[in-house]
Amino acid sequence: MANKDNIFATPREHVSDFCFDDAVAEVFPDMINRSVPGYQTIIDTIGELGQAYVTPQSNVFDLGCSLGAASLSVARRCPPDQCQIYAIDSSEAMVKRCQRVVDAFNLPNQIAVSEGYAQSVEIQNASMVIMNFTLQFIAPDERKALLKTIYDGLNPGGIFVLSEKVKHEQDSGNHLINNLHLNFKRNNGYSELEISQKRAALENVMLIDSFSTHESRLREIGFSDVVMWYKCYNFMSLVAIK
Ligand code: GEK
Repeated sequence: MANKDNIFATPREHVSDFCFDDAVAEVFPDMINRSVPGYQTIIDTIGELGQAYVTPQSNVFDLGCSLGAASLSVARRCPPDQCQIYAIDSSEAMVKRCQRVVDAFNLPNQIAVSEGYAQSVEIQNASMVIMNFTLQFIAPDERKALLKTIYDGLNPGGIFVLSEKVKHEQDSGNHLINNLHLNFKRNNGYSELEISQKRAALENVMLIDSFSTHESRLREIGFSDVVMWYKCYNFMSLVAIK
């Protein structure tokens, strides 16, 4: 069973910025499943998209892979030896654990795990690039250049899967979806203290855009279509097709 996330359960005098350290990596599966509605559906669908769009002898990049859930889903769903998967994360704690997870399975497609920043990855011969809840942690002024690198490294017909927490453009609707998400966390056993301390920790670290900002930026870069295939409360996942 996954270790339980109680990182923010005790009162803190000062809540410092959230970081993906050992403590977070240790409880990550529990944290993400109790915080992101539909996380497992998104992971399963990423595998299904891989099966449909990954082409023979191409590369797949999973930027901000954490423990490798999206990479594993693609590796398992694609025909054997179809692709080379690169799983990259900037957190040493995540990468160490991700490597252990990958080593534990005899996978039909290879996953190369490495520590690094998404912004520095050389993307080439890619039929699929995944950013599953990672772009929101990257500085807003670095996002467009990174997305352009992804676009340039994708083969024609290749896909970019982007999952993000999003804000609604109008305050009334934003309030509504935030409250639904708050209740989702309460229903998953998080206390008011845990919710408010985590919110404070993420305030300067996770900067979210609206869906229309994501869509127009991706279209400006050159993607021929942008499809939001999943939305629940303030979480969405889209596919941008080159
Ligand atoms: C999943 N995708 O389970 N470059 C690379 N990694 C980064 C960067 C960066 N610049 N900034 C943050 N990260 C995963 C879940 S979690 C989402 C992704 C969440 C990494 C960071 O270390 C963390 O592992 C991941 O992005 C975000 O499908 O916790 O909400």
